[in-house]
Amino acid sequence: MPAVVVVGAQWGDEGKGKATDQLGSEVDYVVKFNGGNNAGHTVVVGDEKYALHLLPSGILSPGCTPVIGNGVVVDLEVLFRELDALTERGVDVSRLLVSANAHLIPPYNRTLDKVSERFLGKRQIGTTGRGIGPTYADKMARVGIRVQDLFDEHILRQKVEGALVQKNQLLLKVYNRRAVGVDETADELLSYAERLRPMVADVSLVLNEALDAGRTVVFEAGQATMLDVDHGTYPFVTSSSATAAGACTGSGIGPTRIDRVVGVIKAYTTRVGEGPFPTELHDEWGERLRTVGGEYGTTTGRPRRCGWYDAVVARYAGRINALTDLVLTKLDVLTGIEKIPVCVAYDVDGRRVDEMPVDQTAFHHARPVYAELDGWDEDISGCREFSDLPVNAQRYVLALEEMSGTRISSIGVGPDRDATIVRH
Ligand code: 2SA
Ligand code: GDP
Ligand code: MG
Repeated sequence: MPAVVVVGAQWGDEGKGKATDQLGSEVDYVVKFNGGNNAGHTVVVGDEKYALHLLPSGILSPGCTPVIGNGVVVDLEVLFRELDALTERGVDVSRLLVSANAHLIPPYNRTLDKVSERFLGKRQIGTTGRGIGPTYADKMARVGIRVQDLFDEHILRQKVEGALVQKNQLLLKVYNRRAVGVDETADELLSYAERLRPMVADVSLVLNEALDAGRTVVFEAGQATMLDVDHGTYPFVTSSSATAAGACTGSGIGPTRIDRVVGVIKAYTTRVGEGPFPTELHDEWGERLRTVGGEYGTTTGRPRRCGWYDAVVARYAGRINALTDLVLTKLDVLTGIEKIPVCVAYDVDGRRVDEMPVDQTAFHHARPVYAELDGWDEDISGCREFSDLPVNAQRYVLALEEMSGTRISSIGVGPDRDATIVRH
């Protein structure tokens, strides 16, 4: 299984970190291909809990090379803080590779992310405030700063100066902030250059050669299908390609190299930030899922919005990513609920809709059509075989599989590495 893509099938925080970690010790490379330190991936190893942001989960597996692809936006201060924190905990971070083409998040983009959200008021996106959106906007507007620019001081200063012509107008005239100096920005970025230099690589070449040599490469998406800039609930999305296709553009491999696309999906649904969410619960059931599931942002600590499983979203994720299988997570969180509603279709202004509406207004108006499945009371966190699960939990999984249209290959019953049922 040489090239595997792991993507979120909902609005993020499905447990991609654990799912990637679980692919195991045979993985040679784990590649982050989109997003930046807006991500938060939790991996629990024994008594140790790691929250990774900018670093791929592979950093925790000895023998695996973690890779930051060209599609990622890199905040250097965060990168080195995260590396230092892991080193202090005894993790060997020396194998990390960073694409020379990845874009950097300059400090002014953190400021712009936060102030622009404030200015949007009621129309705000609910971003993580990490400078992600402004940095991808710079990339597309061709005023971005890339990793390789750090190694030519003259070019770097020119590029920062060019970017600041626009940024300072915005900061001063629109947002009433102080202008940013070319030297302060360039000097800060340059201060990381020598430490970064040994990690910089031609990631496309490294990965293609690794695949040619039969190595196993896992491409780990940040965020999720419904937050993808093209296929998500625009404008309430992140600014990168969080779907399987992003693995190609974000790392420099071609689509025919990919063998497997794993969609990670929770047994219910959560979302952080603003935007439509048909199965959202505003009552005590939502509160229950949040409390039992520990649904708080791994990066910002924000409470996540919670709701029932949405098979329309699952089918859409199956189509957009051409999923080969689903990893179902957090089944244990549903233990003790007598009847579990799952959304099988939407009612849009009196009309039944079975597929994701292409029209955003229709999606905003979508009301879930629920089927109710019988729940179970038994503690399932110790189950390791499908047949160990109570019969109603087995039926719940099989019903989700049927209505989602993709085989469920594994089931999470707890946060630990081994709290998983693999279906053969
Ligand atoms: P941004 O900062 O520009 O990417 O925000 C745009 C939207 O994308 C959402 N987003 C996320 N959704 C779920 N999880 C994310 N990572 C963290 C986590 C989030 C946290 O693992 O919990 O800690 O709050 C993530 N990152 C971005 C964001 O909520 C906006 O809706
Ligand atoms: P990611 O962004 O998709 O990697 O997910 P996060 O790490 O942000 O959030 C997922 C949370 O669920 C983390 O706290 C995980 O430790 C936890 N988790 C993952 N799988 C399971 C599971 O099967 N059961 C339970 N109870 N928790 C899980
Ligand atoms: Mg997360």
